[in-house]
Amino acid sequence: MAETTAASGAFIAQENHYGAHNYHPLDVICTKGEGVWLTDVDGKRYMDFLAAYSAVNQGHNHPRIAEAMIRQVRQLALTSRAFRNDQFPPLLEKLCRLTGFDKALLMNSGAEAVETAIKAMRKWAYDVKGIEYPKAEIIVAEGNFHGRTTTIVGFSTDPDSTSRFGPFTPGFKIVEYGSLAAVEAAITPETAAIFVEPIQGEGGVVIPPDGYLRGLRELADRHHCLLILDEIQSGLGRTGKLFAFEHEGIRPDGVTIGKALSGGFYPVSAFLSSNAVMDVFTPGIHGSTYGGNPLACAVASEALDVLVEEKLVERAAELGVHLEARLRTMKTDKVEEVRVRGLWAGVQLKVSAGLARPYCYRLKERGMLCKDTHEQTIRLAPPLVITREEIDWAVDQLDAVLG
Ligand code: IF1
Repeated sequence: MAETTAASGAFIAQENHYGAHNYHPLDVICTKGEGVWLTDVDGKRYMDFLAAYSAVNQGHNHPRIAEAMIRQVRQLALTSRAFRNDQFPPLLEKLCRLTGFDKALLMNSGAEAVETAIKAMRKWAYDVKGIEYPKAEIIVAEGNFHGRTTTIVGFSTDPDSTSRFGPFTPGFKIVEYGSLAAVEAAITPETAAIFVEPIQGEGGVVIPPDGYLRGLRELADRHHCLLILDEIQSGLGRTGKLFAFEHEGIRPDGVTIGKALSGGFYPVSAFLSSNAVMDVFTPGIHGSTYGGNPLACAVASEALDVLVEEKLVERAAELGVHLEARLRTMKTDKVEEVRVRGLWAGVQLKVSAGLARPYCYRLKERGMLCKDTHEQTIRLAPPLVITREEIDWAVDQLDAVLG
């Protein structure tokens, strides 16, 4: 299916020979990025409609973030948390003021932020709610994606994630996503928390029914358990709000963020929460060599400033309306459903249209990169710096390959 050139073919052969085969990427070898654009080793330019799974909301290689990173790397990169550094405290304050949470705990990958949240939920259950140790349960959703660690894949329902990696960590109850009745039926006196994505990304940009998050908030309050949301992909502007939970006017007790927190430059993630939850952490019980390092903090600080000063959240809201309108008026008859929130869309194909992947290959030939998910969904998530005209061009390409 993929036509490869001599230059790209050599890299692909090398990767296949020496690398673990844990991915099946599109055969494009990127060598440069700028804004919404990626350039491959043959000099061909592509519009990026994946944005590294929303890590580059600020656009590839944003010059301000690059400068901040270079400045800091010349100054100080890592102390570990055994000593303090002058970049960490200001980032904590910036994060808390911007998001409205009381406290932040910095980690690196998204999965680590999720692991941190899981520890916080459980310890809160024992220390604050008074659940008998070790009986705390966390309610999670079918179709979830929270990362790749062994504990996290243990409560995934995707056979690819779970296959033969057991035995898994107990203490999770999996319920249907979008159903408040299912959550209510799963709650017991041992429930520590409800933990879900406000919109499921890997699930195919699955938007739950209106009132779902509000209902979860009410259930959590009524049963004295926590509501913790994974906004690693949905947060920091993607849906046209800073957080996807704002669409329902609620506040969770805690949230995980990552990806765009660094604008794609460096793995930086965080668990943000109320004091009541974060105060379960005491010295020595959790940490990370790189978590909160000065380089990460300088990068994240600038990435947040870019998000705010370039009004990328507002931009995602405005342009999302345009993207949705354009997607809904495509001439193709191959589309079953279009789901859009801000600059995040799942274009679900009809069964008769076949798999989404061949369409992604055709889009690549036309200079547009995107990624299929769940076999029949084309997921669209461009950098938030995209222009209206670029969106128009992209939808034209989509309409052409689906025509
Ligand atoms: C891969 C998916 C996206 C996430 C949420 C935690 C994490 C992720 C809501 C973990 C990560 C990834 C990882 C990436 C593919 C990607 C993905 F298709 F698998 F689901 F974005 F849609 N919570 N999402 O979406 O963060 O540890 O990776 O930093 O290749 O696994 P991480």
